[in-house]
Amino acid sequence: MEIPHILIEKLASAKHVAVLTGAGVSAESGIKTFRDPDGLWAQFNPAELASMDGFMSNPDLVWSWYQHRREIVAESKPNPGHYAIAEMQNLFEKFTLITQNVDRLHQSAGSKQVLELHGNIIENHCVRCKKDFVGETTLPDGQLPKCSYCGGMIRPSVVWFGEMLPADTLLAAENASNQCDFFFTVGTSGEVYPAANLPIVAKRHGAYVVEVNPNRTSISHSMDCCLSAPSGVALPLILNEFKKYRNQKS
Ligand code: BV8
Ligand code: ZN
Repeated sequence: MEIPHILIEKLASAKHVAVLTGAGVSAESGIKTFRDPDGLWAQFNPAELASMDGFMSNPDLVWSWYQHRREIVAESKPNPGHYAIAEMQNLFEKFTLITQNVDRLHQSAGSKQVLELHGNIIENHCVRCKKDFVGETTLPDGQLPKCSYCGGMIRPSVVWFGEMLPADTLLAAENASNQCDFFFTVGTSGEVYPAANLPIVAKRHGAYVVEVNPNRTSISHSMDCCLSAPSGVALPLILNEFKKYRNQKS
């Protein structure tokens, strides 16, 4: 696939690069996306599973859905797309990685200061006293663990529909989108707010916005460049072209 020269020139002159990722960046690691035809939601209704109401009305179903996803994440490895993003973080004056993903594959690939808008699937906390529980919840599948302090139900530390995103994380993501001069949106359908606003905010503030996604999305029409390719292919290519361009210039 061909990387447009203008994209590399814009990247080479960028002072602050921001990247927003969604489930698509982990697809090549074997983790299903949410809204692709064979995705996680295919057999479930998100409101049923990824919401407090859903959890309170069917805690065992929601808990075992997250346990099932945790097992898949535990066996997954970062793919070349994650590694390319991790390598980018030291190539620019300022670099911000914002993710909607809860699988922590960016961190496993070496990315630092990852802004996790939707929490993470590794940690849990008590619904009642908010005590954190990490790793103490490997109970036989289907059994909902209870808090050893107050007896409350333990839930995954992800952000569910209808829940506020962590305020300081969202603020940092919005600031980066306002201030960056180059914005990648990678592997997201752009369906979930307020994350879906970020590429639009970047565009509105004059950033050069690139979408990496094999499919068109609801925000493709407003991008400066759409690379219709898997992120595990496109991102390493962009990185190589960028390094070649920079070596020629130096
Ligand atoms: C909130 C839980 C305040 C964790 C998830 C306007 C403003 C504010 C809020 C709203 C609003 N309108 C509606 C809302 C409410 C709601 C919302 O956005 N609803 C949508 C459905 C309309 N937002 C919220 O509730 C948020 N909270 O705003 O609080 C508030 C409170 C009350 C009332 C109003 C406001 C909370 C949102 C977080 C929800 N939690 N999950 C978990 O279980 O994981 S959302 C879920 O979707 C995941 O977190 C996921 O990260 C997220 C986004 O999905 P994507 O990552 O984009 O994945 P998807 O499958 O959709 O797309 C994958 C893409 O990858 C595809 O395009 C595909 O083509 C591409 N792809 C495939 N393979 C590859 C690839 N790309 C590259 N390479 C490949 N190889
Ligand atoms: Zn408790």
